[in-house]
Amino acid sequence: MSRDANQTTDDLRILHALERKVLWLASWTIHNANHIRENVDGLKVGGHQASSASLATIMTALYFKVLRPQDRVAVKPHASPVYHAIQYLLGRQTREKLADFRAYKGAQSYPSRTKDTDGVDFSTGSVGLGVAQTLFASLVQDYVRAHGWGSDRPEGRMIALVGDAELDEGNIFEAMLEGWKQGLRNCWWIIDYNRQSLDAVIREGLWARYEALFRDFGWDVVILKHGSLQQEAFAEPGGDKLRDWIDHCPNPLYSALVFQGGAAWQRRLLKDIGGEPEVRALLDRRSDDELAALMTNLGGHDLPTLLDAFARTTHDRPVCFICYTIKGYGLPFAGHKDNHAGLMTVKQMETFRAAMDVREGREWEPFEGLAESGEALQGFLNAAPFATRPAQRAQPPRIETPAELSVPLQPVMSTQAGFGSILNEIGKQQSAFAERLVTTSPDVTVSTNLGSWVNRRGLFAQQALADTFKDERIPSTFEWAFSPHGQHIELGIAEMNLFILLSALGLSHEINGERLLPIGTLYDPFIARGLDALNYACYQDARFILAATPSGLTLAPEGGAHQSIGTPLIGMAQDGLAAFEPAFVDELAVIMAWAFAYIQQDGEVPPDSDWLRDEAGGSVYLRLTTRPIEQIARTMTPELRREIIDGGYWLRKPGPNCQAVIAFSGAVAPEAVQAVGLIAEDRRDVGLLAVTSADRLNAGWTAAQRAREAGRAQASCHIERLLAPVPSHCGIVTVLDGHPATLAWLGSVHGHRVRSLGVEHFGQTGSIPDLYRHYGIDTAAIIAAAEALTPGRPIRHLRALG
Ligand SMILES: Cc1ncc(C[n+]2csc(CCOP(=O)(O)OP(=O)(O)O)c2C)c(N)n1
Ligand SMILES: [Mg+2]
Repeated sequence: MSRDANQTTDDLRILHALERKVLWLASWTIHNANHIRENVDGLKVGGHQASSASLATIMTALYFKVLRPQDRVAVKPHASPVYHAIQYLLGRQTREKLADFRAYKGAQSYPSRTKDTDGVDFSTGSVGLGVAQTLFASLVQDYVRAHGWGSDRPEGRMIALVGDAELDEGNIFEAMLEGWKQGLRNCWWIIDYNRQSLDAVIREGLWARYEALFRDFGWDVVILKHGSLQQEAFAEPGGDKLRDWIDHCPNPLYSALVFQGGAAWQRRLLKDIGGEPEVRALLDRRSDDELAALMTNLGGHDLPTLLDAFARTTHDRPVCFICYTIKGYGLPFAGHKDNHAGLMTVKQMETFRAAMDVREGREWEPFEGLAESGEALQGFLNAAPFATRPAQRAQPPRIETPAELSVPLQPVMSTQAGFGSILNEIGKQQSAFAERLVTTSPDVTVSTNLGSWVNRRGLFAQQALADTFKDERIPSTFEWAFSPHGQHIELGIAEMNLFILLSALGLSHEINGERLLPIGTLYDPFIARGLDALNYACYQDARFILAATPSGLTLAPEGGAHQSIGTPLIGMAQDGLAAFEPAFVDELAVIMAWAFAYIQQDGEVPPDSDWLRDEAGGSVYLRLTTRPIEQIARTMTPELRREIIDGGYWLRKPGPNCQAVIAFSGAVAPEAVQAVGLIAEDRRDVGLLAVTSADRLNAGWTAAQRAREAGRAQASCHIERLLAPVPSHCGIVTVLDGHPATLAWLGSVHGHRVRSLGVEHFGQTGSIPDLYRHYGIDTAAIIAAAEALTPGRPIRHLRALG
């Protein structure tokens, strides 16, 4: 044998041993969490031993041999124990965290970038999202390199380990179409084709649909159906009949036979094809156990087949590997259709332990029960290409951002126009800040006012593409030319794609070691369309700015169906996302300047922090509108700037005998201002509170209360300080073009009575005044609410307005 062949045989022997160990450790981790920890703290969890086992071979091949340090992987959620076991063997996961799997601060049930400590590249959990994340991560890698950054580092492959039922998620196909448009490269999707979902065995012949689909989108498809044992058996006399039988066996029957084992295989194969003497002889040459090993030797459980397929893929085109596997491979419930949450019983685990040669008390020993020497195994692990990846993620320096953003103010303008104008001004600059900014939009670039920015900075594409209208000298407001230097990524209309792309752009500093400042735009109501992906991006701690515009009823003339009501509440509730709804453009400029710094923060939050965790940073959501309103001519003081960021300020300070306060957010500013003017004629010392961020006001209040409860008596927050001078008999009317609950809590801060105005129903078309009247957020409604809430004579202007 040549030296290379010897080496391959040695490697294979060791990899087989590691595959066995990975299967043991993953199964033991889950068993330990259920049967051992359970007695301690009642932590009863799902099994998922079967789902993990399905990927044990593929992940062994990848992590110990195939992956290079620059490759990044999204691991199917239920393969988490396999992932952690592998990192444990590589010395990147602790035994304590494995023993605490799924427990407080232990290894996470689904791989988590933020909560796990063993280098998870992409979180997974909500199926389909991690898969698409790898595609967009690959596009972002290309974006970064096309802009001349990071070219000293080798290109990585973005790899997803995908459950076959996961492929039912539509967002995966939306992503594939976008990938085709954008010239996707360096992306591998490895499908764990175990033909089982959570509930049952999946539909027959899906692989053929996948194959056609992937090829249509420009992917290579590699099907790994039969392992090397099967290939050898097919070469024996009668082997072709066996292959034919396997190829035509329905999925449920195959699964059932896998579960039943060797004797059942013998019976069934003898009955179906044993009449042929050659087949009979082929079967007779094998014991029941050997036959079971042969029949479960599918491509996805066969190291030589996997290694060969991965090694052959040296090009950079996207590849889909369809790997036939068995859910629960190597475990007693392999193939059973109900095995999804299956968990080995204590007795089954004892049998499994004996089969794995693991002695009691030595369950966590890395090399226990393996025939290879510890030295050889450790040497192999140390030499794995992946093992040279630094344990720490890249932390590129922050990009310096301006303390103030200039914006030419018009006397009357909308926050959306202001947003476009601010970006246009940035677009004129030659600075690292302007260069690192990247915008993206799902076919609403022009209608969300990114047009002038795009005119200045161009659209991004790997290959330059001129603007035909310009070349033909047809006048047009917008230049639509693509180049590798462009700074806007135009997406098709798929909001899921927008959020997953933002997730990828917003992790570039850690994935590519190159920081980007991403801004995405969409119509506010369509946040709901991509909400799970937005949540996913935040969960991964991706950093971006989201400009959602138009919003609320202000979109009404275009169609009642487009009105957003609940988004302010989403903004408050979404972890990792600071939500703002400015009314005036100078406020927006302040918020955006702050946001560019905030999305780069990653500091520790001091333990005694009673405020907003600003040190830790996060993403930012701007709820904007197309409604032009009168701007305020004023000087932006440092104090006002601070208050705008903290969430609110007095536009008109309440006097000492204040009877009514109007608190408003966003587009309803003109109604609130007018109402206060009119109410002031019949009520004393009326106050007008501009709320720029209900989210941050509320978060500060919650934090302050918690801090006081923890004994820090001096803790206070912005809204407490703002409302402190308001007499207790005073009523507060809150109003916004969104759900009234957004501001309804203001009364609880100091116990004021509150009437919350907002929008609870939607669907009416009309002008903004029509709709504000219809839904009760116009001036008259504000005055009526103030009148009902406060003692005194009727407010005279109420009738005049009607
Ligand atoms: C968006 C979403 N819906 C539902 C679930 C619940 N769920 C978890 S795994 C699973 C089935 C996965 O099947 P498959 O992808 O084939 O993986 P396998 O269990 O076969 O390994 C489901 C429905 C989820 N995690 N995410
Ligand atoms: Mg499956």
